[in-house]
Amino acid sequence: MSEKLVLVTGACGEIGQALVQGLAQKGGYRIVTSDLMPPPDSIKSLTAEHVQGDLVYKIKTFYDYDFDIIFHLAASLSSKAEVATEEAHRINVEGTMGLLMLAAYRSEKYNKPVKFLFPSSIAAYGMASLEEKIAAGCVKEDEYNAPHTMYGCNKLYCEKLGMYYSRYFGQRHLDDKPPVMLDFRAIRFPGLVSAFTLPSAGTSDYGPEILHAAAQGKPYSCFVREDTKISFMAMPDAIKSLLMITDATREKLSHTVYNIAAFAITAGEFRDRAVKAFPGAQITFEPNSRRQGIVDSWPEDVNDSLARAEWGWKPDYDVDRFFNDYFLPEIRKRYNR
Ligand code: AKB
Repeated sequence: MSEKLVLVTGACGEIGQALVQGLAQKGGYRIVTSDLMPPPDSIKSLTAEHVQGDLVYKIKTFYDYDFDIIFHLAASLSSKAEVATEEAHRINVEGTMGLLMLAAYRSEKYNKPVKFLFPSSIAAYGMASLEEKIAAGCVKEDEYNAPHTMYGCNKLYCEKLGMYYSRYFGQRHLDDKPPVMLDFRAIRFPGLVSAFTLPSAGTSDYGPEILHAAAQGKPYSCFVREDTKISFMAMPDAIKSLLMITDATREKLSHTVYNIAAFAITAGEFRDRAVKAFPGAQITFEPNSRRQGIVDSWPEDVNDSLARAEWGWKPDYDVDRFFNDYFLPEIRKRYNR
């Protein structure tokens, strides 16, 4: 069987590196990557070609490629996007729009739907107050879609753009012979934690930062309150979800956007587990009001029953398995602790 041609944008980021490794391990793909940065050693030998530079200006070069699947991961994350809003809009919205147009064009011209995988985020939600967040508990995809951040607005809007280009673009969907449209699928990711990489510029970063600092014996001052609770997930589960939704047959999917969940814990619980694993770890709490406000607007947890019912989603790592079977063994090897 011939290999599928895949594009991974933002390939040098946390999800990007793990996804390229996951695709290479699965096999059957020729992987083209793109990023502002050159490919790190972790993925260098796995990529057939790397296009380096600003994605918004590079999209035109991709019109020559016959991509079967596009994983569009390049983005400016929530904390950075809040201080550089126009730049975030350019990267997050213009970048996505350009790639969607490319996928829509190729799908119609070559009569073959290009699969377009989009990592959305719990940032697409917006809870009006802490009281509302606590009362809401576990939220469904179509609830509280009122993001407070530039990044969240960008993600929610790009979900809608994806739906538009895959269903209504050109308003020919009711024609006798409607054109072949692109096949858009989005997952709303919680905060992700990898044992191999550290995030930067996001707001859920305090979770992984607490753990990596404790494992290295470095003091860490957490930028949110101890009682701050949102949903988190092990990186291998995030990659598993992307590969699963990519492989799901179109008929199984009644929606374009799906929540996925694994475990929802507080910053205090991250600290407690870090201290238990690495006695003497120095974790303090000095909330930053802006970043605290962002996380307070995100739900405590998300309801992923749609993903479970329609494409068989189930995480491998609950909170105990995350620490005991994934994070701690890997991090002890990495930092020799
Ligand atoms: C961020 O904090 O910006 C991301 C996210 C939750 O989408 N990790």
